[in-house]
Order: sequence, then structure tokens, then C-alpha cells
Amino acid sequence: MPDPLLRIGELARRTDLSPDLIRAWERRYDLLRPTRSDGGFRLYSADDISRLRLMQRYLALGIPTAQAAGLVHRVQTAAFDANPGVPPGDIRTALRVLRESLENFDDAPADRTLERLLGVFAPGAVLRDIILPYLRELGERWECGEATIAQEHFASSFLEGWMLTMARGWSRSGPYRAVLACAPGERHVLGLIAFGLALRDLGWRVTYLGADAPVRAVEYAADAVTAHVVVLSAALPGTFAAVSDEIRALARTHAVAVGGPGVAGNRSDWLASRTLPADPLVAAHALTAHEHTMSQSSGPQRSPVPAS
Ligand code: B12
Repeated sequence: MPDPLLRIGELARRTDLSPDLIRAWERRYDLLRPTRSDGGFRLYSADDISRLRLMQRYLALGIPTAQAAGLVHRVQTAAFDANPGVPPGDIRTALRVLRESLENFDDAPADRTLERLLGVFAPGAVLRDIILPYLRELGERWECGEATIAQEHFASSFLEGWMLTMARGWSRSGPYRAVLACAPGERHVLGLIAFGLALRDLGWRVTYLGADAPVRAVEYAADAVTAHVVVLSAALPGTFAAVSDEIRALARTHAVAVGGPGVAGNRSDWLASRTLPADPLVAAHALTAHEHTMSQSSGPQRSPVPAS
């Protein structure tokens, strides 16, 4: 389902900014991308929330407003510049092949198509323009009864395996280290793997713990690899609430960020301030920009909040 669109009052409430300040940033720095409702009201998306949170984050680091807005633009556009779009015709064909092959339990055509696309386009573009939209579309068709549980399980298992094959060796080189895990009880791993691939492409070493990871195990791995950041992910709305005390305890000693659809409905300001942008590619760029800023800042004290 597409993310719900918000009027400015709700956007202000979710970001703890005044509507006047949001409008001023929108006007002066072209920071937001609202669409219009039939009645002419501006409607904002999850991406706009991400941009405002990123802006708040940079301001909190003491970066002047115009420069902070420039950084927000740069993070957003860098994700696209590094992964130029797959042409619409190729996207349509690839989505058709994925649908027809995976939903008939025959993964060979899907495999060949994805291999061919990877030979031509950046991995991030293949993820953003084909794999993630297919998974979302399949999820929507499954929800309304047009795809069966068997088809959904077969397709998501194939794509999970395929993405993890792309990920081989992702823990081995790069200047920054991240530990990635689904929060306890959470088994939706696909968005987290996509995010990990995007981080790897930006030079991160990724230590991936997968589904349903106890917070103590995450902490153990983070200490073992001296992680710069721990990223926890959830798709279910109750996942983070169930372990919020443990995550807060972890955040006292480690930089912690959270992501995935399970963060969206969460009312905790504490979680909101640690929420990564919803788009995995943009989130990877935001985290990397943050890490650059932190490594250039003079003080020895690291910020406990890595992004947004
Ligand atoms: C595949 C799937 C599963 C698979 C997961 C397999 C796997 N290897 O991950 C399995 C079968 C395990 C599963 C199980 C369940 N599922 Co399920 N599942 C889905 C499904 C169909 C697709 C989810 C998915 O991976 N989408 C692809 C990802 C890439 O897209 P996305 O989730 O929209 O995420 C986007 C962003 O949020 C971002 N993102 C995602 N994660 C992250 C992480 C980071 C760090 C970042 C930066 C970004 C990011 O990337 C995406 C691109 O924009 C959805 C339906 C749907 N419409 O989403 C239901 C859905 C998520 N599942 C649901 C439910 C209820 C369950 C079960 C409880 C079902 C059951 N009764 O057992 C269990 C719970 C298991 C658990 N404890 O976690 C519900 C959740 C409803 C809710 N909001 O409460 C959904 C929405 C279906 C529904 N409408 O009922 N599920």
C-alpha cells in the first residue's frame, strides 16, 4: 500500500516543527515535494518527513540552516546520481518476467533477467526500480487475495536468496562498520538486506544478523566488530515497542538507528529521532553523510544518533 499522505498539521506534529517553519523551509530551500489534494491542500509523504528529520539532525550538529538544506538535497540526489534509473520499458519487462516466472514456481527466467540487468545497471538501481517495487506489488496482491501464500513465500524466498548472493563478502572491506539486524520477533528481512546492499555500495562493512535477533546478541556483535552503528529493523508496528527498554539501553553505549515500515506508526519521539529515511538507498546515503560529518567533527564524543 502506498504511504499515507499528510496535511501540514500532521507533518508538523510528526516532526515537532511548526507549520510556519516547515513552509519557510519549503519556500526558501525547496526542501519538500508536496502533491496537491483535489481540494488544493498540500499533501506530504514519508520522504518529506525524512527530509525534515535529516534537516533537524544537521541543525542539531550546529550546521547553519542553508548549508543543512544543501546537505539534505545532496543526500537525496546522491542516492539517484549513484544509481541512475532503469528505463521504464526494461522495468515493465522485468516486472512481467518476475511475476510470470516466480508466481509459477519457476525461478530460471527471473534469475536470467536479474543477471542481465545487473550487467547493465547499478545494483542499487536494480533494487530500487525492480526488486523492491516487485516485492511491494506482490505484497499488495497477496493482501487482496490475488497472490497465494505459496506464491508470496516462493517469490520472497527466491529474492531473499538472490539478494544475499549479491551480498557475498559484504562484511570484508570498507572504512565504516555496521551491524544490521531485525529486532526481536521480527522476520521481515528484505528491506534490511536492500539497505545493507546500499550501504555496502557506499563502502561499509556489513555484519548482518538477519531475522529475530535478541538485543544482547546485537550488542555482542557490535562490540566484536567495533561497529560505528547498529541498525535495527521492523515491519510490524508492535516490534520496537516490545523491546524499547532494551534498545534504549543499547543506545547508551552504541550509535543506534532504526528503519522499516514498523517505525512509521510509532509515537515515540526517541525512536523518531533515530529513524532512517524509508527509501533504503537514501537511508544509506544519509547514514554515510552522517558518518563523514562525525568523523570530521573535532570532539572525541560520538553522537548517539546516527541519522535523520
Ligand atoms: C514477505 C512478507 C512476509 C514474509 C517475510 C519474508 C522475508 N524473508 O522477509 C513472512 C512470510 C516471513 C511474513 C510473516 C509475517 N507477516 Co508479513 N508480509 C510480507 C509482505 C507480503 C511483504 C513484506 C516485504 O518484504 N516487502 C518488501 C519490502 C522491501 O518493502 P516494505 O516492507 O514496504 O519496505 C519498504 C521500506 O519500508 C523500506 N524498508 C523496509 N525495511 C527497512 C529497513 C531499513 C533499515 C530501512 C532503512 C528501510 C527499510 O524498504 C522498502 C522499500 O521502500 C507484507 C505485505 C506488504 N504489503 O508489505 C506482509 C506484512 C508486512 N506481513 C504482515 C504480517 C501480519 C505477518 C505475520 C504476522 C503473518 C502471520 N500471521 O504469521 C508474520 C509475522 C512474522 C514476523 N514475526 O515478523 C503484515 C503486517 C501488518 C501490520 N502492519 O501489522 C503485512 C503488511 C501484510 C498484511 N497486510 O497483513 N511476512
